[in-house]
Amino acid sequence: MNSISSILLLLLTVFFTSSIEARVHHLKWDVKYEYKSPDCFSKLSITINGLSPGPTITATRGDTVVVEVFNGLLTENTAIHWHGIRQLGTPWSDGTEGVTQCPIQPGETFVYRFVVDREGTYMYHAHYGMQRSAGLHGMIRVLVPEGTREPFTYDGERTLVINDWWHKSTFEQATGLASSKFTWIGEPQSLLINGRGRYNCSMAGPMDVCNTTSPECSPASFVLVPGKTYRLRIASVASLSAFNLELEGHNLTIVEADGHYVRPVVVKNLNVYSGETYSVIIKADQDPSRNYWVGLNVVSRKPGTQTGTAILNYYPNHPLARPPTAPPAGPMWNDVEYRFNQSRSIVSHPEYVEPPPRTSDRLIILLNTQNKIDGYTKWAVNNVSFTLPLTPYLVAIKQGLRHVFSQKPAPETYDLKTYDIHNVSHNPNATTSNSIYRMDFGSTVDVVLQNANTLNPNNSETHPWHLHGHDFWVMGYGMGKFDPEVDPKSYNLVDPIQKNTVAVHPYGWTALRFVANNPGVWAFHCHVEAHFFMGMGVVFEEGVEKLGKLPTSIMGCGESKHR
Ligand SMILES: *[C@@H]1O[C@H](CO)[C@@H](O)[C@H](O)[C@H]1NC(C)=O
Ligand SMILES: *[C@@H]1O[C@H](CO)[C@@H](O)[C@H](O)[C@H]1NC(C)=O
Ligand SMILES: *[C@@H]1O[C@H](CO)[C@@H](O)[C@H](O)[C@H]1NC(C)=O
Ligand SMILES: *[C@@H]1O[C@H](CO)[C@@H](O)[C@H](O)[C@H]1NC(C)=O
Ligand SMILES: *[C@@H]1O[C@H](CO)[C@@H](O)[C@H](O)[C@H]1NC(C)=O
Ligand SMILES: *[C@@H]1O[C@H](CO)[C@@H](O)[C@H](O)[C@H]1NC(C)=O
Ligand SMILES: *[C@@H]1O[C@H](CO)[C@@H](O)[C@H](O)[C@H]1NC(C)=O
Ligand SMILES: *[C@@H]1O[C@H](CO)[C@@H](O)[C@H](O)[C@H]1NC(C)=O
Ligand SMILES: [Cu+2]
Repeated sequence: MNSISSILLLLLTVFFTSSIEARVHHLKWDVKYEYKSPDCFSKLSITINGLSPGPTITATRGDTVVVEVFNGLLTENTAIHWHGIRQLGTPWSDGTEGVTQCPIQPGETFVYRFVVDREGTYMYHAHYGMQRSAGLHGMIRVLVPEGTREPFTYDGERTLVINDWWHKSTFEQATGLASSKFTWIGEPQSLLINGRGRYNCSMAGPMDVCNTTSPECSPASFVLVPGKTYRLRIASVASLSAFNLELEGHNLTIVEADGHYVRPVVVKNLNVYSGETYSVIIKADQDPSRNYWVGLNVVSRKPGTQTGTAILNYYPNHPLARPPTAPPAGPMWNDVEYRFNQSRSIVSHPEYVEPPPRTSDRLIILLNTQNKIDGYTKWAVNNVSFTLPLTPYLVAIKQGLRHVFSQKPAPETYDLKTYDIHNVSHNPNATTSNSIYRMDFGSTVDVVLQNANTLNPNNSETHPWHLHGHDFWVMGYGMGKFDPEVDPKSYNLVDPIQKNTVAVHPYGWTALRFVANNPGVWAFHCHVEAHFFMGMGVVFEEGVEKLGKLPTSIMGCGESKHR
């Protein structure tokens, strides 16, 4: 290339990267099974272009992302959900099999196209069966346009995708959960940070391949330059576990949650529930002559898994030099109050408050229970265990196919007066249904998630609920039974954080508010993969009549016709 054309190219590059015009990112993904040893134990994992976690998507606010997904799984369908992206105007790209699209069959290619309309940290993952926990997941970073101020500054950025990992296939897991002789998936074999963890190979069976010197399971290492400040973007794609993340000797300042700026909170360690994302700021201000641990611990369930570790490396120490200390053990796993308090401390950054509507048009109370149906163990919401229809709701509603799912309205509440949330239910029998909640377009909806005892005495679990297509305001958290006469009086109407995923703590309640103004059909479900698989979810519909013609690519299954 001569010098004139290189100058031209340079000018063009400068022009395009500095112009505020939105860009289109074209990605081509090949999804397939491969043997991987993320924790030294060799196992089939789902990869994207050879990677698990898949490639990080980086785009700038306002850009369009186009992902061409080729399903190379040979014997399995798939679908990919863009978690936290609201899909304004593109509800058919939400990637929720059975809700917004038919599954992508083996050998088929499906094209997702959507705008990343707001900056922040998000994730993507499979939304078909239990494939997320087989490794089909990754991070999405949406940057602010150049020159845009954020309410914090930093010198560098690092990403952490955190996950729990099983050696059994998701087929074995799903079959155990769906059998009348119920088999629980159990605690994970290891915890992974950026797809790297460690299993104790001396516990592996004689037929297993487990190699502690495999380079695939050398720990993740985060290189820090002494004196500098870093933004860590954190996404939990966990299948089951609630996590606590601690960086030995370093406080974390929480500055972003699910794509919204947080009034900065300094914590020693951060609780992260499956489906949540955070940004925290850390300062590399400790003794630079050594490295430090990143410790990932299970909370809320009695841990049965070794602490997941990575290394915080102070340049120029060796990136893998082992810290001289023991990895952080985190807070007590059953200290519910600690986690409850931290949840409550997260509110909107004062300069970025978008106040919620002061009142709502509808209150839906969703009681979360573990149940029995014909001898099978399920999770249910107001006594209804959710099942997906064969025809995706979006197509069914748009095409007026009323017979393909239950038209009976899903229940608005439970028996508030008599149901004892603190004890095992006297009658755990529930029913299955694919009924949904239909919202008036533009209305304000309050949803209260009410937790309860499971089928085991003295046990209530943490459920991280994720809403597709919207952010909701977190109006309040409480312990015990929500009282609709009293508790709304203590809602935060001033500066509630907006999120897409929120925890309901053991025996507690969490109140949300959102505006039903995004035409489409949207899943709202527990992000614990096994819980959603066992029926812990609901579906909201609003404004489908406002949508134009649906793309035929989402059709072809059940009674959805290519027309
Ligand atoms: C690995 O497992 C073996 C056998 O159970 C045990 O003796 C050993 O202490 C374990 N090692 C670690 C590092 O936990
Ligand atoms: C373990 O992995 C290392 C590094 O890849 C390799 O050199 C070694 O042969 C492997 N050991 C076994 C038993 O496969
Ligand atoms: C972390 O924060 C606590 C409480 O604010 C403070 O006492 C401690 O000195 C801080 N530690 C570091 C390493 O900054
Ligand atoms: C939680 O917050 C309450 C009220 O501020 C406080 O009294 C309590 O000590 C905190 N508990 C824990 C475990 O942090
Ligand atoms: C629950 O349903 C089972 C049948 O699946 C039935 O045998 C049992 O009596 C029911 N329990 C109650 C309390 O109604
Ligand atoms: C649970 O039930 C037992 C007996 O049925 C009762 O004694 C106890 O008070 C109940 N617990 C709560 C918290 O209501
Ligand atoms: C669920 O339905 C059963 C009757 O089938 C009833 O006894 C029970 O109280 C209901 N539970 C809830 C939470 O409404
Ligand atoms: C219930 O479990 C909690 C810990 O989760 C424990 O502190 C408490 O003692 C238990 N209560 C009973 C009655 O077993
Ligand atoms: Cu759950």
